[in-house]
Amino acid sequence: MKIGITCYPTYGGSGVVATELGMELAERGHEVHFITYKQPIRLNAQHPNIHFHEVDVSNYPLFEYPPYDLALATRMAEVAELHQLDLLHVHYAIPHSVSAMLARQMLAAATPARHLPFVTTLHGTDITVVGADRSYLPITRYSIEQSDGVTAISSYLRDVTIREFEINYPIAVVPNFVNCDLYLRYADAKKLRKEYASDDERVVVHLSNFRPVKRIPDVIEIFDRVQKKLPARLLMIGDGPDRSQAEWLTRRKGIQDRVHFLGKQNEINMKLGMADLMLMPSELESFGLAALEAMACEVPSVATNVGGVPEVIDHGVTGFLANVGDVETMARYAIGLLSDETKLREMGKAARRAAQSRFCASKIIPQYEEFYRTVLERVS
Ligand code: GMT
Repeated sequence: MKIGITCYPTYGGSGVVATELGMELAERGHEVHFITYKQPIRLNAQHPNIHFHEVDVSNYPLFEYPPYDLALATRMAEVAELHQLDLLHVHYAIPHSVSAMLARQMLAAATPARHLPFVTTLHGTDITVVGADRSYLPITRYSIEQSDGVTAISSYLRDVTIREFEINYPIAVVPNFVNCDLYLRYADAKKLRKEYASDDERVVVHLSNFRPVKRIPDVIEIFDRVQKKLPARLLMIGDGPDRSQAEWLTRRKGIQDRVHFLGKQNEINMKLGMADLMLMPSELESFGLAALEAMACEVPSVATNVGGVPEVIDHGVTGFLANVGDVETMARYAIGLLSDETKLREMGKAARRAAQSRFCASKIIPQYEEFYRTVLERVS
C-alpha cells in the first residue's frame, strides 16, 4: 500500500507512535509518505520506502495565525496525487483530520472518481482536552465522523469519545505498541549507567513532554521521598513548559545533584534499558506509551490509576497504580520495590512478558494493515 502519514512531528507520544508505525510499515514493504511541518524526531528517513514531505506554512504579516491546516491540506492533496497514495492516516484529530477531509474533497473535485480515504487515530488530548473546548468540539466531531475509519489507542479513549462527543460512528481500538527487539534490558549498559549513578544507586526515570498533565512536581516529590530512604538518581528525559519549575524544585529541596535533566534524547531504549523504575504520576493518560516502552525494557512503573493506564499496567503485577496526587503512596510503592531486588526484577520480567504478549509491534502492525484493507474495500 501507499500510505500518507501526518502527525505532530516534535512533541508527544502521538508523533512517536505515528513515526514508529510508518517505519514498521516501511519494513513490511509499504510505501510510506510522512507529510508534516518538520521531520519527525524518531524518523530514520534512510529507508528506501520512507519519504518525507515538508509542509511549508506561509508567514505573510497579515496572517497573525498562519493557516497551517490549509497548507497541510494542500500538501496532502499534492502528495496523494503525485505518488498515487491509497490512503491517508492522520494521528491526532485536530487539525489533521480536518486537513485530510479537505484534501479528499479537493481530489474528488478534480477527479470525481477519486476517493482518497483517510483514517484518523485518536490519541488522547485531542479528545480529552482540546476537543472538549467548545470552540473545537463541533469541527473535531465532524471530522471524526467524516473519516473513512477511526481508531483509538485504548478502550478508555474510545468510550470517552463516544460518550463526550456523542459520536455515532464505530471506533476500533488499536493499542499503542513497542518494538520489542529494540526496547529490552541492556545488560551491557553498565557504562552508560555509570555516567549517572554508582553501582549502589538505583536509577529512577521519567519520560514525557513536561506539560502540566504529566504532574512534573509530583515526580520530584516522589523521588525526594525515595532518595531519603535509599541511594538513587532520577533521570528526567524530555523537555517542555514545566521543566524549569521542576529544576527549581530540585534546587529548593537540595537534591539537584541527584536529578539529571537530560532534555530530549535519542536512543530512549538505551536509557530505559538500564533503569530500575519509571515514574508516571500523570493527571491523565489515554494510554501511557512511556510506561509501555519501560515495560518492554523490564522496567516496572509507579503510575496513576487514570484513563487507559490500567489497560497497560496490571497493578501489583507489572507495576503499581495510585490516585492522582497521592505522592505518599506512590513513594511507598517505589521504595518497597527499589529496596527488594528480587521483587523488582520479577516485576520487570512480568512487565516485559506483558509488553511482548500484548503490545509488540509484530502483533499490532498487522491490525493496522487489516484496518487499512477494510477501509479500502469499503470505499472501492
Ligand atoms: O501527553 C502526551 O504525551 C501527548 C499526547 C499526544 O497526543 O501526543 O499523548 C497522548 O498520546 C500518547 C500516544 O498515543 C499516549 O501514550 C498518551 O497517554 C496520550 N496522553 C494523554 O492522554 C494525556
